[in-house]
Amino acid sequence: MSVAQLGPIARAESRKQVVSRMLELFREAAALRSEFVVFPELALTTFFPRWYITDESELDAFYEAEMPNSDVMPLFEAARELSIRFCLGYGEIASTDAGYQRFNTSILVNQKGEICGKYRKVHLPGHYEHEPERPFQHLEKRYFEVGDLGFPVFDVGTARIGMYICNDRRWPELWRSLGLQGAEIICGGYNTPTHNPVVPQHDHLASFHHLLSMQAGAYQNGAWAAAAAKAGIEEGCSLLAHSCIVAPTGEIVALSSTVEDELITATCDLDLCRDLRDHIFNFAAHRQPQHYGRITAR
Ligand code: ING
Repeated sequence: MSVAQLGPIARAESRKQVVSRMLELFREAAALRSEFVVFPELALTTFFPRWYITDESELDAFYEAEMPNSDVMPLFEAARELSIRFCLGYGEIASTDAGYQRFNTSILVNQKGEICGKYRKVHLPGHYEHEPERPFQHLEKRYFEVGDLGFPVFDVGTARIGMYICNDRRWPELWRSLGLQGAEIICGGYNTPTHNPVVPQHDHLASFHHLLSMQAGAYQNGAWAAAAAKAGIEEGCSLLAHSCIVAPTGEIVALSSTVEDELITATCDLDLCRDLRDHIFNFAAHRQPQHYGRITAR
């Protein structure tokens, strides 16, 4: 499995330019005979929730109304040519029973270039109203609906894969919901500013909190975990790198070392999951759900 970290994406950068950067990483993964590539959250554009955008058409330009579409089709074709699955994060405009809705979405695409799984981000951080006193906004609560697909796990034949998006990784409920469905790989991407205006005293812990969340989630659910950063100084905002692959034991087996486009790869033996799931985290033998009701109560 490979994680394709992306460096900064400028506001003016076209999807075609971004996709060509992603194809470079895709080909690098194929040369390493990797079978699965994880791309970041909102991988096709700059992280636009950092701005207060009032013009609806300007905002819509950061979303995909169709998936696939002509801009991303080269990725789907490469999946077929190179026989590689991938996970891709993007802003989705969906027509649902409630009309047009915007989601922070991630899809799984198989080696035939078909979409075989979709997840919509449930844990939306930040705020809804414009807060001009902030050095930058974090308007995910304004720009996205709460995901309406739950926490699904997809059987892709060789593996059972669940997805998260960014802030989701900090919530144990997501990990356990996927673990209870037998997820063997839990993957996703993130755009994590290294400065959090409301608790700046935690800024120096940005990487620690990210890795802590990934390692705990992987270990406590006996799953391989992958995290793809959008990294570097993007439109003046410093984004955390440290893309990683974590084994079911919680050990970090691959970690990015730049803040640019970078591929990290690890050989992931899915049988290792059993060492955790049959013993220390044998849910059937050890969990006591009759005591957990408070977790789902409002
Ligand atoms: N980003 C951040 C994340 O959860 C955040 C939000 C920023 C949380 C800084 C904590 C500190 O990684 C997204 N996009 O969820």
